[in-house]
Amino acid sequence: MKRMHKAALILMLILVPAMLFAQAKPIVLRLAETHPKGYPTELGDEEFARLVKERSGGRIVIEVYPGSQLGEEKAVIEQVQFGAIDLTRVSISPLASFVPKLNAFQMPYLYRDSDHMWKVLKGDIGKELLASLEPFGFIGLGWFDGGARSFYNSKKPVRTPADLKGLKIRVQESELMMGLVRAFGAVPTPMPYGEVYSGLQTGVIDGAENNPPSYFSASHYEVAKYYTLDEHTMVPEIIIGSKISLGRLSKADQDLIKQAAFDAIDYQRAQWAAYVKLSMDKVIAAGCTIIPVPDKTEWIKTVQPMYKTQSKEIQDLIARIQAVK
Ligand code: BDP
Repeated sequence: MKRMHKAALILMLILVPAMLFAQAKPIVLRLAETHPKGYPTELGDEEFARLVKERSGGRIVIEVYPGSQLGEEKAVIEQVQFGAIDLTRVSISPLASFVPKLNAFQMPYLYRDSDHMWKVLKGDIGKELLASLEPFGFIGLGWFDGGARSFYNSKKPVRTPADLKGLKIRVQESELMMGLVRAFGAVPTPMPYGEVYSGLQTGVIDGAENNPPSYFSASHYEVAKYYTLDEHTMVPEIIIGSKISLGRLSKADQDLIKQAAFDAIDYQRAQWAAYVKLSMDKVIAAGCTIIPVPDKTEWIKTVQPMYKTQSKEIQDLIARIQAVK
């Protein structure tokens, strides 16, 4: 009897500290981000991580890996699907190769303005879309602002869609974006973001398209001086988690993470607006030729056929997005 007690006591002395230690060890989740530290999406990631840490009392720690340290977007998305990377913030463009209905959200000239886009993303349609990513291996968490994308090139000022004819334009790894560039009579070249600068510099491509923050932050403006503000697409950014790795957490922790991502949106949007302004100021100061496009009628007309070739599922979603007032 006495010996039994002693054995139990020894066991407890070993187990209790081990259990306490296990409890004290935080759950660490890795988040992959293409952009460098300080870029508005990266700041949004940091805010998301801060909220998760605070609300979980330090039990859940999100480590942000900026600057494509964990790979370029397409490869990162694959790894999130396998559970090798826990979280990422990406553009919905490359994600649409995995989840085709996302294309509905990046159709050219779809949103009337940024307010319209945010009503869609934060409302029922946006929430429904986030929830529908699970069968593809992702948990949709929240949206970030990615502004409007426009063309830039190293050759000439592009003032009308016809001026784009024949130019080799880099696009994200996205069928829809390839179709868009073709609709303008240009030649689409899919390429990872990290290769665009040297592509422009060596002349492998003549141009690319992106929002002002990316045009500036990735220094593309140094090697492609003509920036045409045609604003052909507003492509939302998205935060997704791996169904495999987040699936190991309790339902309560998953909900906490979802809520934190959603609650980081407004902070990110404010950072975005400030950085758009800064980027435009910088590229103008650097001597870039900025070509405003106050009348977009011709641009809008050129891409209309793209709306007819979408699947029924996407066309239905587009109609619902357009109906949001
Ligand atoms: C930027 C997006 C980034 C994309 C990049 C691109 O924020 O996620 O990867 O465009 O064009 O605007 O690849």
